[in-house]
Amino acid sequence: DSIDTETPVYLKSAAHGWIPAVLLKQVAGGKMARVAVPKFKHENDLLTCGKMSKAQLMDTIDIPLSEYDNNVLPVQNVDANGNLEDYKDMVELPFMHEAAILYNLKLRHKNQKPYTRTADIVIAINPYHWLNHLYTHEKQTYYSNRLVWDNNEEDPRATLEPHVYEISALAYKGLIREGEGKDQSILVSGESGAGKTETVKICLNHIASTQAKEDYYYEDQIVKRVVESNPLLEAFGNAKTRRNDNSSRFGKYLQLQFDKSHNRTESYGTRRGQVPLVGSKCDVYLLEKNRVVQHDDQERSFHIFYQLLASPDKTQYWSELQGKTPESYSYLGRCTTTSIEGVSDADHFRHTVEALQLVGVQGRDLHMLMQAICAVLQLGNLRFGALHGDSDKSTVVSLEELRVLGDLIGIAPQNLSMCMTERTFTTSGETHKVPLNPIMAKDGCDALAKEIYQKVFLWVTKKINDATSVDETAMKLGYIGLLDIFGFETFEVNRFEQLCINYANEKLQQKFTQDVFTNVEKEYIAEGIDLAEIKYEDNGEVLELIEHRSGLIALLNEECVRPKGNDFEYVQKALAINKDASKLMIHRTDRLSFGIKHYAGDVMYSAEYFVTRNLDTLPTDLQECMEKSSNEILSIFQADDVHAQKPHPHNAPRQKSNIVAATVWTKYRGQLENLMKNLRQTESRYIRCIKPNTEKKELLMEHNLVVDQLRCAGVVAGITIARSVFPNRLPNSLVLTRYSNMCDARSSTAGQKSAEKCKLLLNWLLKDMDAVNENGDKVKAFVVGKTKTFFRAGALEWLESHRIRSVDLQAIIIQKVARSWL
Ligand code: AOV
Ligand code: MG
Repeated sequence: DSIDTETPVYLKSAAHGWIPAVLLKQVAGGKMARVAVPKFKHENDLLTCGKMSKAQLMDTIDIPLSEYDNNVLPVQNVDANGNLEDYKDMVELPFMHEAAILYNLKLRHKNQKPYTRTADIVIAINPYHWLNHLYTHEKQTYYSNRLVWDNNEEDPRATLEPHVYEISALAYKGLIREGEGKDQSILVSGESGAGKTETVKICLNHIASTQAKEDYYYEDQIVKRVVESNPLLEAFGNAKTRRNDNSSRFGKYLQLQFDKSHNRTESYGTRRGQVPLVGSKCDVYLLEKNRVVQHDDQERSFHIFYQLLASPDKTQYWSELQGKTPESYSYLGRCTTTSIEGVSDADHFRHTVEALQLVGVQGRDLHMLMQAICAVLQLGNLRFGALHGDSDKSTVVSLEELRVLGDLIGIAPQNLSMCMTERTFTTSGETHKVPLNPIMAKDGCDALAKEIYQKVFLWVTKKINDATSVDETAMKLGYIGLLDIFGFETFEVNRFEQLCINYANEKLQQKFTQDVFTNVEKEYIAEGIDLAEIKYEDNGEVLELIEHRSGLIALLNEECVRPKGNDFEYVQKALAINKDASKLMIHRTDRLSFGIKHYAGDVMYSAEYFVTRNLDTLPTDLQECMEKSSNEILSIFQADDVHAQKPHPHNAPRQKSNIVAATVWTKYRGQLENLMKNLRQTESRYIRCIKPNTEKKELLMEHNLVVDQLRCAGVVAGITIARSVFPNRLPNSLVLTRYSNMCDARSSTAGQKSAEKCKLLLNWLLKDMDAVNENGDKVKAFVVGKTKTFFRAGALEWLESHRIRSVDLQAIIIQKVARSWL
């Protein structure tokens, strides 16, 4: 009932120009080709949907083979033998649109080539299957040798298969470049499960391998600590979600530190110019702490809980763990999913403990850490009921659980119970105690559990940083930063967290667009081409809407300060004040919603809980109670900054400016600004990870899913900027080999430079293709640069279709396709 659109083509239509269609089969004894035309006209919808139902089909048309060439263009490219051809670098695609990008990626994905380049960006399709041959020590060395150490080639990438190793190698090379070495960053993005975290690890291992004193770099304790800190952070910050069994629930910027004052000499057994990796420091963003108290069915809480409970010697940390399983704890056991296929939590726990030891967490510290984790679990088992039948007041009804918790954290049960069931208020110098009802008491208890877990996570991060980072003032440091941050998100219901995440993505997208533009600029200058024409649109308006003086952040902060601030008022004000912002959308019926036209698509946000989530304050009673804990992780309410030495002054009076300074958004925005400032000082490289399907299967590619991600990653937009004036480019040498035999005027070019030859050849071939620009001036269809030729829209397409025609390829293709349909 549906047809496969495996062979998409363009069909020439008198009314609409080239329209998308699908080549079906040969008919009439091979004299005709049957092409299916869809009802809708948007090429990308058809060409990327993968399947088309009969209902979507408008008609089928039979075209005589003799007229085929003039009327049908392939979407994919074919080589001289009629085989589908893939492009390592998509800038060279002769037909430039989403469908061409998609089919190119698809073809490579099918052939187990997960990496594809578009100019300087590497696109990585998650293979969902470990391709061992891609990550061998030989491969690592080969990419380093070609890209870092061999200075003879202009750009070795022309003859290298795309790989993320080229990104890591070039970053390293950029760092050590003599005289002008600059800090570097590798920005990895993509949606959940796309492979960001794995990609960062692959790059990190590659960079670590440049430290090779032959094979035993891993013996080097510093390098080992840096590499091992990754899985350690994963134990505390990752969890199984529906989309990814090992999903990072936080953003991470890992900065590798290199000692630039110390160029290891060759006699040291290493290369000249090599700079040693001496440490790393890690910034973390927005841990999804809500997961501690709540997670969806088929998902889990953070790995560490299950690891600890699966350990055979767990009772050494807390005797009460005897016989306990995830089911014993309401935070973990409520759902059916407690284990992950193919993963042994007990093995992982051993690994986690080893890694903790490596960063100096052992003995008393290790006990303290594990007990803080137990405290979180135990908090979930506290139950509250009405006090003496009064439902406005509450009491802890699970007294045994309370006693055990008190024991664990060293606070008397009565004190614990008091601070959980009452709240202290101070008005005009007098303090009052107000009882909490059971629901409020439980909420407070959950908030405490989340807060403690966040402390645990930041404590571990700080320990890692203390153990791995070196003092910036002690030596001249160079950095390579690796960014693994949540990609753009849009769900059925989008909340405060999604807004934070998407805001970060807008920031990064702005940088991406600017970088693409700058690179194009550089390329044009290097090729000796005039720049005047490049125009591009960036996402400044969206950022403005979010961050300007009366933008969405400022207004939410204001609402949080107002005594009776609430979500509804916030939305009304935000909509009224920003009503003229073109990127803001108003929900027709739901007055608690508003929408933003993000670069990656429109998103509706539900502002329910915005005020609470943004304030995110732990009641003072609970805070003060925890300060008395015998467990230091609980008692020291340290600053969120994981590099800070001093504890945060938490007792500051609640003034307006203090509240604003302490909101989630203010802190997060500060972190992001820091990150951006930091990134601006580096030379950035981009890896865009793509998830090919939602089933975590190898070799399967779902078209729409991939196209959506290409749009979100700005890949298409990026290429569009890069190609806005000259959509296509080819190396001059390739122009000559491909198109020389379409022209008779060859003999006179002998002995000339290839740029000159190209000019002559194309002047002749494209003589009728010159266009007229906005100002009515006649412009040439191509410009020949020093090493590359740049083509205006349509010029390369024209050349390609005539080249294909001239070697009579179409007949071969049709036969091939027809055969596969039999
Ligand atoms: P993510 O970091 O992008 O998601 P991961 O890096 O955790 O995604 O990758 C998800 C899973 O895909 C991994 O656990 C592997 O099974 C597989 N995978 C990823 N990259 C490769 C590769 N190069 N080769 C083989 N398998 C791979 V999230 O953290 O959820 O946004 O929040
Ligand atoms: Mg991840």
